[in-house]
Amino acid sequence: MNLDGLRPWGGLGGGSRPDVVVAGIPYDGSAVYRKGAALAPQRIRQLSAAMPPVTEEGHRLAGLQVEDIGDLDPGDDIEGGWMDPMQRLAQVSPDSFLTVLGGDHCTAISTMAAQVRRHPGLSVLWVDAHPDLCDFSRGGHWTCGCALRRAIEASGIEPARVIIAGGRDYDPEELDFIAANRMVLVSSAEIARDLAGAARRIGDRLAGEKVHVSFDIDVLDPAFAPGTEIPSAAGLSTRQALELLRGATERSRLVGFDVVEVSPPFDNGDITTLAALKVIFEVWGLVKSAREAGVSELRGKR
Ligand SMILES: [Mn+2]
Repeated sequence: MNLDGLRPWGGLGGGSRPDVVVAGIPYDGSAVYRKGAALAPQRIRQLSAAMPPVTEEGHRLAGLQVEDIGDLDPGDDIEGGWMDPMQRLAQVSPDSFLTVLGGDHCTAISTMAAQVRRHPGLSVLWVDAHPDLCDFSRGGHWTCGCALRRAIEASGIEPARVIIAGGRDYDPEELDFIAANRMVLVSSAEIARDLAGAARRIGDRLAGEKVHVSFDIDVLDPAFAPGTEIPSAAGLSTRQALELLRGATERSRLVGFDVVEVSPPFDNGDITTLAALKVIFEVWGLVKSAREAGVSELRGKR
């Protein structure tokens, strides 16, 4: 892809008081099926230069200051290494919207723990074909099937403050955990049947809350995102995912987003990386609109 003359992040980089802080966690040591997600931060950054600084509905992102602090290293295994990236992310000003590029989904252990420190009382929208709630999966306690279970423990968040959207592949143990902890699970099937209703159901839970979105690219159907560790059939279209995110979070305050499990070696013409970038830029558009609305609300009160 010829990116001559183009700057990363649609040219939004720079500025001393960033609205958005980007970091990568190039780790895929918890991937049990196919590794490759460690290469995602680099590929996502490269192709970010191809993104226009305008949302799909024509909202200009110019003026949104994006600072990329580079990659954070959890070492060879996330069990021993999640604290280091977490501590760096926790230092990011709570005024900045955090955007983290995984890595496999266990990178969200660092991300979620940092977000709970930056934003006490946080809620999480876990958008994923899999709940990742196993205590033990595929030979370990720190494999990607355990990502959310470990992230809940590491962050100390109440399980009921996590909503899972887009689920369609489960281990029985995960359904037991969801029921025991009164978690909300909105399946891909429910979203496909009634997208607006599903978004409303999630939005009712998230209304008035600070929300971090952890977005596993495998929530998308493999037709839209083939480059991932373990493709799961019967998923969302990118279109459905964007509409769901918009509807589910419109009454809450977005404070962070991480996109995980993009695997460039298994991608096809970079469509998975570009899908991840589309979602990132649309989420930034939501953040910018909310900030502008907040500013005019403040002006109105004066
Ligand atoms: Mn996952």
